[in-house]
Amino acid sequence: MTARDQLSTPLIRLSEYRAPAWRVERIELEFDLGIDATEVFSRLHLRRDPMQDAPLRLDGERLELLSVTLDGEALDAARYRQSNESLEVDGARDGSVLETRVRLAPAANTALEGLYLSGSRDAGFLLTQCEAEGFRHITFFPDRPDVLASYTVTLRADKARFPVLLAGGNPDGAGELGDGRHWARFVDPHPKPSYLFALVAGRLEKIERGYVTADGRSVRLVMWSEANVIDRCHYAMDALERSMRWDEKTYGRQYDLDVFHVVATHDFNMGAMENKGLNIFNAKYLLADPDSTTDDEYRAVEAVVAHEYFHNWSGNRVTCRDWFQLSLKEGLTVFREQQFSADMNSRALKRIEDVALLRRAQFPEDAGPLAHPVRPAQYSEINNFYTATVYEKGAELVRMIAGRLGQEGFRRGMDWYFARHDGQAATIEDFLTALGEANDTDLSPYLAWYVQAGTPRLRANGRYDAARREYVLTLAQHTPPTPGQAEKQPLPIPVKLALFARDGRMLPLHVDGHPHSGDDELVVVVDQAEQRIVFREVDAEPVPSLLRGFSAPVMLEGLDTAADLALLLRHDPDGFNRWQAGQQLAVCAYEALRDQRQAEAVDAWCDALAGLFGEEAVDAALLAELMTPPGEVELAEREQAADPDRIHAARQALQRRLAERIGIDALMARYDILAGTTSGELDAESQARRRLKRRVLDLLALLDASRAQVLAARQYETSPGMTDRLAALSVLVRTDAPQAAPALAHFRTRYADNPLALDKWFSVQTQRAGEPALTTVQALERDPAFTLRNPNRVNALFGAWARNNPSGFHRADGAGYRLLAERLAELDALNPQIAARLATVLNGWRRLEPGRRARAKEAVEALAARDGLSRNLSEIVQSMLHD
Ligand code: B3K
Ligand code: ZN
Repeated sequence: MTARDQLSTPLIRLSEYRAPAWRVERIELEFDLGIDATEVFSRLHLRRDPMQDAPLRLDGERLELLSVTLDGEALDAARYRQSNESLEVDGARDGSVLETRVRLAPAANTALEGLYLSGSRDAGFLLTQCEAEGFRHITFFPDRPDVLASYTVTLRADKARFPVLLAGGNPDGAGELGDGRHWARFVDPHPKPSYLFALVAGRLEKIERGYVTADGRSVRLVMWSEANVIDRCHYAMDALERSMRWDEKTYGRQYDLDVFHVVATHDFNMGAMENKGLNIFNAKYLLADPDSTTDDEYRAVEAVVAHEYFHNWSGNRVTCRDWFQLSLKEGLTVFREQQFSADMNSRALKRIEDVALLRRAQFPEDAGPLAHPVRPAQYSEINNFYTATVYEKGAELVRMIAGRLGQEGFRRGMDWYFARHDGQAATIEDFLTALGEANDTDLSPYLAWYVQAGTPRLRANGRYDAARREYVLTLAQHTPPTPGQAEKQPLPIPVKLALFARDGRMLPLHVDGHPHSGDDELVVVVDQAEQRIVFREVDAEPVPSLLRGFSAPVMLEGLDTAADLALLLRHDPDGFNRWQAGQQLAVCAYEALRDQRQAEAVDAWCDALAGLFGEEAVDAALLAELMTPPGEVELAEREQAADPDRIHAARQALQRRLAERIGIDALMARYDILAGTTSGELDAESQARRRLKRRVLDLLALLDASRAQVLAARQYETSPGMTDRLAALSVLVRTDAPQAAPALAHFRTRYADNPLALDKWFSVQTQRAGEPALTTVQALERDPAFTLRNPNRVNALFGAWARNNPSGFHRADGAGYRLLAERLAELDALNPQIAARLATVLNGWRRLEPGRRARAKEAVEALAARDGLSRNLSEIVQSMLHD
């Protein structure tokens, strides 16, 4: 199979959804596995919808068809029609049995969709990836999520080359075939959609653990990887066990098969995949050891393991009716994973990370040409809709609903949702209805959040009336137009708020008619274009704190006087709200520096942080986050003619001001203390110290680069773990230190056999600011370890450069855009999903300053004009050019 996709590209519309005319009750699959050729025999037990008379039409792309048999009779070519995308068979009826045999070429599959080879021909293994529409690359089938079938899967292969044979479901026999081949069978008792099918075959090692569910089922948990990394699966195994216990305790959800397999691969298009009973993971999110894994990566492993496990209920037991409903499983599962991670780690930090991600990844999506609702109304290529909007904004919507129902109410609603839709393919309406019914509440107003794209702006205004002892807060909402949606409706926006006195105390809130009047924190739902809230018995002008906990995914405007924000940054008892006030204040300060204005905000931000820096009691990890201004991508979002060089310079200047305000002696002293006590341990305290140490070293580098370089070089050499080592390397690279080259050479040699560590070696070098980044990227492309065939490597080089280093990528001469466009075209011929996702880095081209805007547009247009682009990439580039 070649990746180049010449298929027609019709738009699929939600409004045109029809229930399937043909269903498959049961499927028996037999695989004769080989690297160059695999034969797939399938037997479908068909059911026909008596209300529809459509002919039997099965999805199947680029399959070499060997035979077709209907109800025992071999069909000649006149009885069926095969196109590029389907097979139509005459004469089928309700209860018919259709058998097909096809041949696949796994080793030639570079798109990593369907059945493919991971690793080398000699040592690699075979695996599948089906979501969203990969099953049609394996066999003919109604490849849509509302066709739920029971699977019996038999695998046959050469025993020496493929000693391990796995498929989803429970094992149901295995044996020898006599000719050096062997077989294994798996039966999945839970009907499932085809996107959850999976198999794995090859030489793999395992670690194993027994688990007994709360209702007493004994389960084998087995993690598989290539032999040389099997020792790095233990952390993920622990995380899996924690996830399973947590889902039992928090949602009453238990595992439902006798075995749960998890397999690691280095060749994967995304993070991981929740195939029923056989999760497959990008090694990046499964393997971990102190020597090569950073603290952030450890947390990511825990989160992704949990996410995929949680899908067993939110996704697998209750799946999606159609792909428009993707957020039904993804938004919900991200939310569940966020709750889990918050319970396992620091709640405030988790929320900070989630909101930072939303602002960095989802807000730009909502503000650009690729903006789409959490439930899109149409698509050409569904793989392009696994987006931050569907995932992260989707999770925020679930969070709002959960907040609306309260902890008990949400649990009651979820219990009812799972009970009512178990074994079904459901919709977002089903979700809202079930949660609402269980709570005698009408949640239908929240549907508007799912169908309307764009980030609402919430403008706040406050007026204090001393004579009446009243504080009047006006909240007005407005959502800017997005492509195809000019008119926007007001949405129900829950605003969690508090009022502070000037001395930093929280005030009791007296609001007429509010059920919680008198508390010091209230939620007000703004569902009109404009609303007024009157607080009574307020003795002096208060400082409002709005959108606490980030109670809705909106942009807050107004009420941002420096003194007020500084007060919240110093005094808010909630770490997240403190961070949020600090971010707002940092933006004001940054804008002042950028525009070369003198502003109170710069001093206010620096003073407040210098104060916190001196306080022992502040948590080190939170302090590190408080001292980090919004990133360059987020700052660029606020501009209509962004100049990434100018943004970089102003952000650096702001951080330098902070470093100066704290002072080199205080920074040095703190660094020494942190360096003296940091161990390689993974506990929260040690992680927090490393986080702060990294921040302090960065600030030191802004004050005295050569001194910081000496510290970084020593830190690089002496670090017990990857977090400190990589932080040190990053400082050396970004400050163009003389010590950078030897450290990089050392790293390259040390981790020559560890692809995940080597990815970091690529990424860290892409982070040089400004023009030199391009030359570095070009040199790295020539490194023998670079390949366009491995998604992690592509993301480590091009993704890190284009996404995380705006000043390095957006060169004024447009050379960055041209290089990227060139590589996108090459990549598209190999792996359209990865090419399309990488192309979205150009999403914001319209909001660049005019020179860069013109260069970026030329590059996108040149790319769009190429022949034979995949459906994936052409949908992205066409949308980006569309006015
Ligand atoms: N459901 C998969 C993502 C599949 C992406 C297909 N292009 C992983 C996850 O969200 O858990
Ligand atoms: Zn998911």
